[in-house]
Amino acid sequence: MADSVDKYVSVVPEARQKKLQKENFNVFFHYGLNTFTGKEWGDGKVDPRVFNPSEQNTDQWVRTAKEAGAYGVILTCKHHDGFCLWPTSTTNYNISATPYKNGKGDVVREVSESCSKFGIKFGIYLSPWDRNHPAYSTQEYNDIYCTQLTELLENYGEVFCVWLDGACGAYMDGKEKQEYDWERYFALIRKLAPGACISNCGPDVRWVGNEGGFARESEWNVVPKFAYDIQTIEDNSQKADDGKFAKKGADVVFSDLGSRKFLSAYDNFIWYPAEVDVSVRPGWFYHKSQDGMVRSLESLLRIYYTSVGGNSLLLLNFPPDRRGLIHDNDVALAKALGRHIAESEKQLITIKSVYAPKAEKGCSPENMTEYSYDKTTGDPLSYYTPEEEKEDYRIEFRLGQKRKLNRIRIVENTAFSQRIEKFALYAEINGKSKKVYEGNTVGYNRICVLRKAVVTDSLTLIIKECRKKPYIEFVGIYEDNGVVIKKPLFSALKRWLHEKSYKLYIEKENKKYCKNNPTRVG
Ligand code: FUL
Repeated sequence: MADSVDKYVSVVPEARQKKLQKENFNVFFHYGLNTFTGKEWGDGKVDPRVFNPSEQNTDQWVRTAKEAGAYGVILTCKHHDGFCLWPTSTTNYNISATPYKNGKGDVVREVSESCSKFGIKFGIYLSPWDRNHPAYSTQEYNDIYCTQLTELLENYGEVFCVWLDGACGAYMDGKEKQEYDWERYFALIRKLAPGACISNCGPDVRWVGNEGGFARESEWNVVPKFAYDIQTIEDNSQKADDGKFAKKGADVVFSDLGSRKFLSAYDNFIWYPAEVDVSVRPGWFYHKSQDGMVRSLESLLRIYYTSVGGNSLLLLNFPPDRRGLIHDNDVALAKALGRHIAESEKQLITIKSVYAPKAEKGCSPENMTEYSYDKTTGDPLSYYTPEEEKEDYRIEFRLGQKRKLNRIRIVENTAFSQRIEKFALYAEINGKSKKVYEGNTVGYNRICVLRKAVVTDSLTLIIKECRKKPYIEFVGIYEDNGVVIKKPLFSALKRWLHEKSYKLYIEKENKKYCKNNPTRVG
């Protein structure tokens, strides 16, 4: 057992992952021919001349993302219909064939330039499945796809993320599914954009497994290597445009991917943080009929606190409309979210003193009260770790006066992996210690939202189970901001049945995977 724990804690993030974990909330823009046809999945046969936004202003999109509090944006440079938003050399089915700017437009350029203007990161989505390109289903398509990646990665400045979608319905066009040369794509991305994370069908960011905005309650970063089996990801991705996919719950994949018990069945592990990708509307693309269906702030906050606040990344979709603008309703939601995040951040309570087990030299408990890290690497400037390994760890934070609080943020220093496995928070109320929160994982960001705000001058964190000793970068205690997170209800039986059958499938896949183990690039 000790050996296995050594193995788990030896798994740590790559530099590019560490950076993304700090900048864990980004915005998706789904835009293209579908915006003008009202479709979610275009068939690749639509006349590109339908693309004719009257007032396109990518500054407005990027400003909206920034106002929402996001660190970056990802644009659907090419969705499944194969239509390219930039003047590519690989197909005529691109922006040059549209009336937009008399065929001289380049939406990728516009978005990337707006990103530089607003000081926000730029990322690309390039659908591997292509319903228009005649070479799809042949070996030649891998060359085409690599040329498209090259054009995007060489001509539009720095890219922080390349989002590779596993969705495919090639059968709908009577075509064989393409044999994608994933390893070649990854190697090319590493060469041209070494700092970019490859998400979804890729080695850096794990798709959470649903598009409904559900993160697991206990999200782990150290997971068995099979979780990065492209086949598994593709098999779980969308295969039909029937509108049901986005409603699926968190039972698409295991609810536990990284507890000690779960890991014990495997030998190879990777650092693979989850990302929740979800839209603010029912669709990924803009539909006028959904103008009244934009999520409420309450629904968005549930997603925010359980993803960003639950050791996951959040990729939130705001689809531009036919004018080429983000609709007022969506902008209002983005602003409300951004305001909420900024105001909540300001509610940090000053901690007067910290009592913790004797610290390792240079890693004092006070280090936990300040959240300071290097903006380019994501590395913390200081952290706390006890001198010795113990059964459990009791860390008390005294506030000096009574405060009404409802959130406690805990950040582990992931340079030492993800270690905390079980913890609880206790508040001193009327002379008695009361348990106010219990959880398993912390990782790079856990925002513990209490069921009910408490008034206290002392809060204690007890780490009950840990892989060796903890390394804590930050603990922040925040004044009550009135947020209450209602847990979505899932049918326990449905999940149990699903997991049972899925487990059998994974075991089969895992055996195959071990046989021809694809190497991790980078
Ligand atoms: C899915 C796609 O099929 C959707 O259209 C959307 O792009 C979403 C982010 O991924 O699998």
